[in-house]
Amino acid sequence: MDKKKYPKSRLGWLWENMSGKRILFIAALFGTALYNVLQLVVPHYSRQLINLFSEAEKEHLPLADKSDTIYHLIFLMVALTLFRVVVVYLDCMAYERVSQGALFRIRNYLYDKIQRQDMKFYSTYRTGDLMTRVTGDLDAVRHNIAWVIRCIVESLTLFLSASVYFFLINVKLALCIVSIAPLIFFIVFRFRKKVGPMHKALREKLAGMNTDAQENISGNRVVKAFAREEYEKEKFDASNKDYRDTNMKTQMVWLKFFPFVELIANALPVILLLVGGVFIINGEITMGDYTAFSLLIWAIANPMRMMGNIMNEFQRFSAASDKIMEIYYSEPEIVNHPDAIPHPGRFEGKVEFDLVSFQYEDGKLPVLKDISFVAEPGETVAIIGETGCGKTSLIQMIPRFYEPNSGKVLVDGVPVENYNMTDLRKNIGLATQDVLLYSDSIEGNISYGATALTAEEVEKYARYSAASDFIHRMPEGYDTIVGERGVGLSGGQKQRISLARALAIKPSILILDDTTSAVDMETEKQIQHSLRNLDFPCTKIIIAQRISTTKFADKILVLKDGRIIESGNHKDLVAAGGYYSDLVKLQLGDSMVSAS
Ligand code: DUT
Ligand code: MG
Repeated sequence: MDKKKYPKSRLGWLWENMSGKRILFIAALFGTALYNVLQLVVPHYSRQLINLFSEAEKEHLPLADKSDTIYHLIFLMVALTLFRVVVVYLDCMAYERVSQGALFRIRNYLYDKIQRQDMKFYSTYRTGDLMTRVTGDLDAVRHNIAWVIRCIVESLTLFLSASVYFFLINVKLALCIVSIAPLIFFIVFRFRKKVGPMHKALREKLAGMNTDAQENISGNRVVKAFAREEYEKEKFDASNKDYRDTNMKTQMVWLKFFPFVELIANALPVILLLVGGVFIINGEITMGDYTAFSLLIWAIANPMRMMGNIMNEFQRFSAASDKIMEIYYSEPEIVNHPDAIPHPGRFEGKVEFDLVSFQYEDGKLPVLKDISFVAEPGETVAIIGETGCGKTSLIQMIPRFYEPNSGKVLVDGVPVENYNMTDLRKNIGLATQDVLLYSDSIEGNISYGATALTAEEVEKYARYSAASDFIHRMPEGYDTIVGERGVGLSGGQKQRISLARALAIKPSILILDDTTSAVDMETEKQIQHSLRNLDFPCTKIIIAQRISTTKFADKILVLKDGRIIESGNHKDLVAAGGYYSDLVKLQLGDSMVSAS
């Protein structure tokens, strides 16, 4: 398995995220050690009591003479046992607090990290996989703090304190019992090597299954349209089955080692019975000593039994934490430059491309080649060109979603990478090609980028985007809740709300990516009219397929295979008789060309 280098080890990373609760965590670890050492109480006092009884019997003394000591011992036994219960209770609470605290911190940090990623991140990671990381994987991390680490301390303390106690009573008998331990370590070490990769595979399969489910649910309309429910069900069944089988296989690994561990753990009482019995007969140990051994033998056997389980859970934690740390320590490539210029106010709105070439990192061919043009403040620049020619890629460089491989994109004469990214983006109103609305009210969606908007302003921008009529016709008007991704609205209605959302921030630069493709001609005309009469200055960059949209632009860029092949206004381009004029003929008919 490839090992990625992170700034911290897994446990170091956990420690970092326990910030503020570290002292509590250390106290909790001490608490665990304490209540496990306190397991010696009952065997120890039982031993003393029995020794007392035997002595009294041997010396033929009445037990009543020793009643004070007996009561004293019993009182101590009860008091310490009660104290132990209190420690266990507080300890559980402490672990819960620490683990929930760390979980909260990591979850927030991850969400923040994911939010700040660039476009490349979102095209690399699938939603289902990311969701697995912030849910199941995080839970494995919490489980590690609240259970696994605690179990390790518990097992170690139990084993060590029982061993030390045994050695204090009788070295030979203690040696007979404890010398078995290395065998267990050997077995568990072998187990770890086998089960580690299984947990990694298990985790991948879970993420795959979640991704399938997520894609299927969000794409359910396509599934229904093609009547592929059966196929999707089978696909999910297959990955579900695969996940179950891998889970079974992982459990089976332990089953292979389990008989050996059980054999050894069960051999302990037998050894005690044999060797201890002989020692009692020889007078090497007292009856009380033997009782203490037999009351405590589980403290040696149980940690051995637990080791497999602990190792299993620790491997699960390792696989999960690797996945989380990958996101935790990932850095977006497009970030603010250290000497980025803050620009809190409005931009003039001049947009300039200077010999920009671009290729997607995973793409085979260059998408844009030597693109140069200028959009002066307040101008409207239309971009037209056949599908896949690079229009969307081009406009994505203005808000720095992607960066050119060569050349420069400038706003107000300054390269975009020199601005503080938030300042730059706050000045750009973007209506993307595939509209994404939030499951919120229409008003909430329109005022997404400008939260302080009044109801009148929301209405105004809806009017600008020719959306107010249909919104008014809805029973709850602006309070109508639209479903996830805008379910419940038509394509054209969604586009108009997304346009209103882009306008609502009063951008210095407005970018519309095919935003009126789904609205009828009449409505489009209205929208264009309002765009020409906005009550704030704004440079508009409009991607369009219709001549009716491009016609009024100050400048039209015709893009073909990533190059600008024609540029100029409508009249010039029609006169030039190139690609654009062919398009005009195609869309408006020959007769209209001269008239337009
Ligand atoms: N491309 C990629 N990776 C992406 C997006 C696009 O390789 O993440 C490729 C596909 C296409 C080229 O880049 O060959 C240009 O894509 P773009 O989306 O810029 O094309 P468009 O002009 O906006 O096409 P459409 O009119 O269909 O929106
Ligand atoms: Mg596009």
